[in-house]
Amino acid sequence: MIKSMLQRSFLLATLSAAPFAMAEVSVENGYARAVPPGQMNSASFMIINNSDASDIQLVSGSSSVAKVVELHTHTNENGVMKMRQVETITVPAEGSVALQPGGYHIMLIGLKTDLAEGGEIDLKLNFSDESSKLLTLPVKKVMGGMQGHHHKHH
Ligand SMILES: [Cu+2]
Repeated sequence: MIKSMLQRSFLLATLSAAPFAMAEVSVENGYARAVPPGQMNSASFMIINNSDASDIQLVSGSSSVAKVVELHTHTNENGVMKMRQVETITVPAEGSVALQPGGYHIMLIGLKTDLAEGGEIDLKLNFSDESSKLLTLPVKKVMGGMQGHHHKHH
């Protein structure tokens, strides 16, 4: 009995050290959309997980393959899907947010290089707690989607 209580308090002491750790953000299934040569823009998609007890916001990004990286979403305006820039994308506490075609995405504007299937891009994500994540993402073909969409910035 006493022994198990000691073990328990040791566990609690170990757990209480956790708040000093960095927010736990992880990324899975990340990729960038392959585009035909000459196309100026593309987008990147992924699932961002947050194991921390508080929400965290994705606030910006950068990549060596694009002049500008913006956070975007799609909105349905009278049946027409339009892209719109957003300030932040929230990753809920102990949850995740999906960046996917037709929804949130990371816009790569002013491509400096062709994004051909099988290639890779670097992408740095900056979060509201001033942490950042440097990713290497594969370039994949994506069916359907954004070709022909007009940008509308607010
Ligand atoms: Cu976009």
